[in-house]
This record gives sequence, C-alpha cells and structure tokens, in this order.
Amino acid sequence: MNLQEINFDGIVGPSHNYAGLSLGNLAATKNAGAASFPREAALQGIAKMRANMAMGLAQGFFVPLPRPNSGWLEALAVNHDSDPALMAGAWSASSMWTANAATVSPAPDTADGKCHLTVANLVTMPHRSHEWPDTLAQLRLVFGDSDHFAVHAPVPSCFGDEGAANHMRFADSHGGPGLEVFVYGKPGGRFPARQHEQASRVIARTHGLDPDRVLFVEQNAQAIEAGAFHNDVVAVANEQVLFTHELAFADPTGTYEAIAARCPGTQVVEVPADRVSLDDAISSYLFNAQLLTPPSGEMTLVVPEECRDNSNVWNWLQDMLAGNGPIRHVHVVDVRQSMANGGGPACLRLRVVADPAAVDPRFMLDEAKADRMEAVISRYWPQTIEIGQIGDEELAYAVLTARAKLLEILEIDELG
Ligand code: SUG
Repeated sequence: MNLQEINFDGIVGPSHNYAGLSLGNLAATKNAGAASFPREAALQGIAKMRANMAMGLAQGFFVPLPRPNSGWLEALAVNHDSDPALMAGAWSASSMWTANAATVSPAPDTADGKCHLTVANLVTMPHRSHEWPDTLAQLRLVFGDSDHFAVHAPVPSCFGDEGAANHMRFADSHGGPGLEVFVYGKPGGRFPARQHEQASRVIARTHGLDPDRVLFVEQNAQAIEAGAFHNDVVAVANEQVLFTHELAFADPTGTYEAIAARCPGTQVVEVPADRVSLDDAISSYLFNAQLLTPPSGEMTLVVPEECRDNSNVWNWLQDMLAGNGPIRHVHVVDVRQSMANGGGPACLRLRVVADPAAVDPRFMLDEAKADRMEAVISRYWPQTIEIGQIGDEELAYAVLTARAKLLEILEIDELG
C-alpha cells in the first residue's frame, strides 16, 4: 500500500456567483451582488492544482454539481419571482469548497482498516443543504473500491456537519496512525455555529475511531464572531504541525496539551493576536492555507495573494521563515474569485490519505488532463455573471451545457 495525502480540489462550477448567502462569512456578505467571473475562477483553481502537482504532490478533483438544481426549486415551490435568495441557492457553485464535502478518516485510524468518508449534511445554510445527495453520488464513484473505502450517508439533519473544514489530523507521517481532532462551535452568538459537537461524535463512532486517538475541541466564540465560520479559517494542521491563531480555540493551552499528550512530537506554530489580529487573519485567510509536505520533506504553506496584500500578515510570514521553524516555504496562489466568497486555498480541497491506485483514475489530475479541462473551461464557462442573471433560462442552459462538456471529456457518464 502506497498511502499518500491526495488533495481533491473542487472545479469551480460555471454558475459561480456572488449572492451573499452565507451569514457569518464576511467576504461573501461583503461581495453580495458583485459580478462574478466563473471562467477566471475555474482557471485560477486549475492553476493552483498545477502548482501543487509541480511540487510532486498527488492531485485529484471533484466535478461541479448539476446547477441550477431544478429538483430543489420544485420541492420548495420556488419560481423566479417568489424568492431570489432560494433561486440563487439553487444556482450556487458552493460545492467548489470541497473541504466541506466530507469528513475523512484514513485507513490507519479506523477499526476496519479502510478509509472512511462521511458526506457533510451542510444543513445550516440552505444553499449548501442540497449539495450532499450529489456529492455522495460522486464520492461513491471516486472512492468506489470497497476494499479500501467506506463512504457514509450524512449525519442526521438534527446536527449540523460541515465536513473536513472542522477536522484536523496529526500523525508522524500521513500514512501512519493519526490523532483526529474535531472542532465544534457552540450556538448562541451573532453568527451561526455551523459544526455541532454531536455531529462530530457521530462521525467518530461511524468511522470506528479509537476513542484514545480522538479529541473534541471547542472553537473560540470570539473567532466565530469575527467571521471564522469554519475552524479552517483560523487553524490548519499537517503531520506534526499545528499552525493556528492564538484565538482559534476556546481553551488554547488545554487544546495544545491534549494534542501533545496523544501525539508527542507535535509542534505548535501559534500566531499572536498582537502581530496578526483576528480581523487580519480572516480578511487575508492566512490560516486557510494548504500546509503540505512535498516529497522534499520541506513543509510548505500555500497562501492566497491576499496574505501578501496585508503587511501585518506578510511581515509575520517573513519572520516565521527567518525563524527556522517547521514551515520552510510559503507559496502564494491567486484564487481571488473564490476568496471573494470566503473560500481560500484550503476550502477548495479535501484531503484524503489513500493509495492513488485505489481511486477512480478519472478523478486524478495530470498535466494533459489539466490542459483538456482548461480548454473546456475557456470555451464553455461564462465569462461573467451579473447577479440579475440568476434564474435566466438561457444562462441556465449555458451552465448545464458547460458542465456536460466537462463530464464528456473526462468520460464521467455516471454523473450526467
Ligand atoms: O459555506 N461560501 C462558502 C465558503 C466555504 C468555505 N469553506 C471553508 N472554510 N472550508 C460558505 O460560506 C458563499 C456563497 C454565496 O454567498 O453566494 C458561500 O457559500
């Protein structure tokens, strides 16, 4: 078995738009009503994947879900004039943020030695709550090899679950046994706490995790209040490193100690609030970075351009690199179209530790396939969408055609 971390990025769908649907996601609400650029957005995503492949990393992808979701509109009895927000919800390309597709427990952590995935129910936000049936179908295809994978239906909708965005894993190396840390929020604040503790507990049991190698940690209410609607906006882990804002967790010291007690080599790279405020962290998405171990072994942080635009954040990163800590490189990517909806480099990917040979090869990326995908995107993805076009029949046809063309070149008939 050749266990590696594979990042599965969501291809940005042709209906990508800014409808301001996510309360508590400050970028998304700030950009409500702006014109979007779906073609540029999808090409930015492909460029990010290419850069990670160039580091020698395994890269997979998920295709966009079928949008507009006419079945959902029908179930809600919505037509164009009755409810613009629900109409926009049916059109949302939000499945691009695959960190919210599922929670993943790799084979070394589970009782039956398979990699377990539970699709996220995403019930807190209406526009995301209808993703899971199509996401589940895709997961069952990508990870259809039942000798290696077990793919589960969502946690019952009484408990909100937002997938891997609130889940961290610590291990000596990706292929070794890990400690899985589930982060939840307590409701009652100005903004919704999207991850319910019980949802995380259900997943840990369903995946057959060893209770001694699981932690449930509360998110700092102050962070949610400041716009950290998912924990991955204020913390990210990779192997033995936790890169976190000082104010990410309700009990930071207790959290670090609990992690270190179960995973002794852990190093915490904590960014103090007096160097980078929560506001700076959230507007730049410093922590919504991909923390990666390329074959060179030199841990690399993939951050969005917005980090370079923020002098507090950029200066802190330069000091970190000069300080000889465990993170050796910072790589900057342009994902501005996704960022404007509150989705950084880490939101755009789902990490799966598995043998790439066990994955349906149609969902693994190489340069030639990236070329073919770029050609389809450049030809069929709308260049721009004005918010007033949402619901337009001609645009709906163009969006559905664009997705169908992508599936055609990838030979993925099952999701058509
Ligand atoms: O759920 N934005 C997404 C961003 C998800 C980011 N994911 C992670 N942090 N892992 C969300 O809030 C905006 C859509 C709109 O408003 O049109 C949106 O859904």
